[in-house]
Parts: sequence; C-alpha cells; structure tokens
Amino acid sequence: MKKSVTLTMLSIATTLIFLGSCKPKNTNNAVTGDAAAKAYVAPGKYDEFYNFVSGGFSGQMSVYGLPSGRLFRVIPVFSVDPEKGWGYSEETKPMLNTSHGFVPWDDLHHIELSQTAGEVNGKWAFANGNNTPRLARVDLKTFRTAEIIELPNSGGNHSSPFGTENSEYIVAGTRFSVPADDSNGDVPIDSYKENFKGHISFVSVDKETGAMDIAFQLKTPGVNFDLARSGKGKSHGWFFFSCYNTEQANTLLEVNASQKDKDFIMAVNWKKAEEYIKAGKGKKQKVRYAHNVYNEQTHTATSTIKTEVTVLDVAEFKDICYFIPCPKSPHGCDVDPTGEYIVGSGKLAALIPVFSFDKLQKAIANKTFDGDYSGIPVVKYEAALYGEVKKPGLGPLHTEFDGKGFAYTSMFVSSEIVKWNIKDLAVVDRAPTFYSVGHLCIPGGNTAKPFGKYLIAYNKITKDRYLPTGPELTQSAQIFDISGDKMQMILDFPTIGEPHYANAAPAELIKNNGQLKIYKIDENKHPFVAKGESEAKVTREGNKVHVYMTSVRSHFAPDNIEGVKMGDEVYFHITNLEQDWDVPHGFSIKGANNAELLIMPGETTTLKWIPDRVGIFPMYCTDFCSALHQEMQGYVRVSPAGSSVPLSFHVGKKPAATN
Ligand code: RUQ
Ligand code: CUA
Repeated sequence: MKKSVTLTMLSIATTLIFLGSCKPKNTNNAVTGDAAAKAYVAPGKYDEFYNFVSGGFSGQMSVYGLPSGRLFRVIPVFSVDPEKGWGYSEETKPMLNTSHGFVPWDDLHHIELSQTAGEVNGKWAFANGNNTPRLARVDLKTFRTAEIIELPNSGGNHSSPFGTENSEYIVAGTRFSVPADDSNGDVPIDSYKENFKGHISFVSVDKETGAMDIAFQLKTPGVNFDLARSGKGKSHGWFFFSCYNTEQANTLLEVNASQKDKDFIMAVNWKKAEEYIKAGKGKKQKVRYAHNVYNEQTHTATSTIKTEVTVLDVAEFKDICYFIPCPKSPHGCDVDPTGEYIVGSGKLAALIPVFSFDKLQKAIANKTFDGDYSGIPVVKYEAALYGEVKKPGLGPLHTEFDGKGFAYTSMFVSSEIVKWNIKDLAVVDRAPTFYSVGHLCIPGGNTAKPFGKYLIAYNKITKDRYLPTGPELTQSAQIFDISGDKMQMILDFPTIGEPHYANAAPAELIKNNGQLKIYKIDENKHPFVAKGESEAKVTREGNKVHVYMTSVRSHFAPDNIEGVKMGDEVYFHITNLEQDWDVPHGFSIKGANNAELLIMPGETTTLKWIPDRVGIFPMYCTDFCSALHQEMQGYVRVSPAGSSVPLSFHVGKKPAATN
C-alpha cells in the first residue's frame, strides 16, 4: 500500500516537472539583423495577410495584420461586447441563446477558414466554443458572427472547428465524454466506463450561404477528443482525431489519464459514415439544442431550439472508425499538405510519430490489428507508422507545414519551434520562443496550399517580455520569417485573451471578397425601420413604447421625447440613415442596464430601456461621427406612472405630434 502511494506521488511529481515549462537559455539572442525591417509595414501601407486569432477565454476572435502584428478588429463571437452592443442589442441577444438559456461567454480555442479544393477561399471563419459546446461561423464580408449552433450530446467542444477540404463538414468532437442527452444522466461519476460516451458532430456547411446544420453525430467510446484534422488529396474522405484519457479516468486526470504509453488517433472514414446516413442507418435521437442565425435583411437574429439529431454508433459499423496507437496523451493531430502524413503530437512523448495514410489503408485492408478498444479495431502501431522524429524537444503540441517539404512543431515544455523534414524526419532547425508556445500558424499551413513565408507562435507565458501589468501579463504572439533555411524571429506582439490557434489568409483574398460597406437603406427589412426622418415616430402599445428613431450627422430624430412613464418598457429602434462607408453612429441613454448600440450605415438596431426613476434622461451618440458629434444628443422625460403627460416627440422646430 505504502509503496503504491509513494509511486503515485513520484509519478505526480514527474508529471508536474515535465509539464512545467522551462525558459530557454540565450533569451537575448533572438532578434537579429534586418528583423525589424521584415515586420515593418509603413504607415498607410497594407499588410500581406489577415490573421484570425482565437481569443481563448475572452470568447472572441481578433484580427491582426501580418507581418505588422497590428490589431484591426475584435469580432465578438461567444461573449457579449458592450463596445459593439453584441449581446446587448435586442437583435443580437438571440445569438447567445442556448438550451441552457442566454450564455454570454465562452472559451474560443480554434479558428478554421473555409476552403475550396483544399485552399482557403476567404468566405467564412469558423470558431469553437469550448464550454457550452457551440460552433460559430463568422462572415468575412461583414466581420460579424452570422451563425452559432449548439452541439448536443457534448461536453466541451475542443476538437473543433476543423473542416474538410471543401468545407463539406466542420467537425466538433467532445472533449469531455458524458452520458448521452437522452439517457439518465443521474449516474455515479465513477460509472464513467459504462455510462459516459463520446460524440463527434459533423456539421454541414452550405457552399453558397454558409448555413450550418448538424448532418449527423458519431457515438464513440468514452475518451477525451482533443484536436482533429481532415484528410486532403488522397486522404479526402477521412478525418483524424487525437484522443487522450483512453484510460477512461474520471478523477485526477493528470495522473490517471497519463498511465498508458500510447493513446490513440482515431481515423474516421466519414464518406462511409455519410453512406450509412444516406441509407437511413442512423438513429434519430431526441435532444435539445439552439441554432441561432443572423438575418442580414431584417438585421435580426433568431434562435430556434431543435429537437432531433441523427446518431451512428461506430461500434455497430465495423468500417467507419479505427484507432491508431499514438504515444502519449496526444494533443495536436495534423495532416501534411499532400494528405499522406499524419503527425501525432504526444504531450508526454519523447518523439513525434508520423503515420502514413497509404500504410494505414493497407493495414486496414489486411486487418493488421492489435485487437480492439471498446469494439473498435486498433491498427498495429508499426503497420500505420511512416517513422518517428527522434529527440524533437519536450512537450510537442502542434504542427503546421510550409508547403516546401517541412513541418514545424511547437514544443511547449522546451519552449521552441522545431523544423523538420517530412521525408527523412530529420530535425533541421530550432528556434526558441518566449515562452511555452502552444499553437503555431503558417498562413494556409493547415491546407493543401501553405504560404510558407511567416510562422506565428502563440505563447502561453511572457514573463519578462513586456512592461509589467500587475499580476497578469499579456499573452503574446511571435512572428518568424521562415522563407529561408533558418527561422528568424522578427516581431513580438501582444494579443487579447489567450491566443490558441489561428488561421491566416492573403489580404487580397479577403479584401476583394465583396466586403460589405453599407447596408442599403432601401433593402432594410427590419420591422421597426424608419427609412427617413419623416418616418420617425414614437408609439405606445400598453406599457411598451417603441421609438422609431433615425440618426444622421449630427442629430437624432426625434431628439426630445415626453410621455414615457414609470412601468414602461422603452425600445429605441435606431436606423442609421447614412449611406457612406465607415460612418456608424452610436446610441446610449443614462442608466440603461445595457450597453451602447453601434449602428452601421443603413442598419437598424434596438436598445431596450426600463426607466427606473422619474426625471430627465440624456441620450447621445457614442461614436465620434462628425465635427458636431458632441451636439448629437437629446432628452427623454420620464413621468410617474399614471401621469397625464401625453406621448410626444420632436426634433428641431417641428411641432410636437402626439400619438
Ligand atoms: S489547444 S495549445 Cu485548446 Cu488547441 Cu493546443
Ligand atoms: Cu453620431 Cu456621433
């Protein structure tokens, strides 16, 4: 007994030492020669790439320029953003609805840009919500979140949003296995092995509109799915998922899920799964999940609760899923641009296994199996292995490719990027990062066509890199020039939240994809639009007061409103009449338990306000829109309940009309 306790303690200690990070030596030799010039984008000049970076626990996506590292925009996705009224305006609140109600935050880890024929196409950016499992689609014409779909049967959507080479599907693999939504969840946690299941959602994406739908789910043994990549080229039709906790532990995972020498990469033949679904082999399951869609005509989101999903139990279909042993607690699972090589990054492994798609196919055909795991065949390690990268460094996490025959793997523990040759698996270069690098991004580095010029490391720790800012220091990214044989660090830049993964696309592709500059006022189908000042009005229905308000440089119409009473609910529906690019107006009113609105040209947006006291309430435009922005203001008079002050409104000398 005593011995086993000591052993456990020892193994905890080793694990902790191993997982801690060390600071590389030579911290001052990182930036050399012409580095600054390579990251310099002169004022007024454009960057070469857009970099879409996850905000981690901020729940948002940020957009930077490469190689300058300049921050262009924070796109609110899963978290409310008072700056843009996201989740505060009546129109956007439904976007954050879930089967649990309004969930105003999530943990956004990964970004996937939509693809055509294995290449980034500049249409959409997908993002995962890791907490209340969700998948989001951002429209790159508007840089706004256009759709969010919740994922049933899931707990923590980490293995997501990775997509196929034509974005036929974006996958969402559960990190936490949990009892299925339609089973009795009131079970002992210790019954993990019997009752907990994994689910992977295949979410289809409409080629034209981007509309998402859960096409089907695969029910799998209860393990933790971590990352994933689709096959491409020759391996199109397959998907690969890294799995840890194949020990099926439900407590103290840092020890109990680190027992086995090898966990798995799960290879999924999704084309086969698709055939079974088409043949009606899936089981319909009762579930509840929210599907939220933003409509650009009505400028309004709707949230629908859906109640059914189609599930295939992979144990019942012998040719959908195969496990490939992978040392040890694999995190990243990455596929090279040709689709032949599958790289597993075991956090606790001292080497990097590279699997061959051709060998895997042969092993499956010849049934070169090592038994099964919960009814799923386990392919013999050597039978699928192309080779191992020896002594790469400590704590391999993620790999990206440059399209020139090289792979780059992040080493969390030894804080470095290791460049290696995909063919002979020889390490050819190492560059220190500062510190504890997580994901890497090479523009297009996850696709069939990488733009192998820059590599960005997203680091977990910065320590002495920036001026201190209290107990928490900024997270950071570091850009390397990888156009030569040796990697050269050219820039550090701080990031919002915690950057996990990122994708990048050529600036030309996004810039020329038909960027939306204004919403056309004639096409505005918002039910409370006022298409000109003559349509501005205030109406009352019971205790609901609707203000049809317009904004134009530099006044609101109406800007004086009387006859609002205690007990009323006031809805300010503000239409921005401007039809010029980049002329938003803002709106705010004193005491609103809410945020500002930021209304784009031609758009209508609504702020709900429940007055809490009698008096005069100033309102004003929050966005500096013109020389007379500071004059863009008005008043609302609130009278006691039951008061006889009539509802009236005006702007300028127009007589007060009543309604
Ligand atoms: S993770 S730092 Cu959430 Cu993608 Cu590897
Ligand atoms: Cu409108 Cu300031």
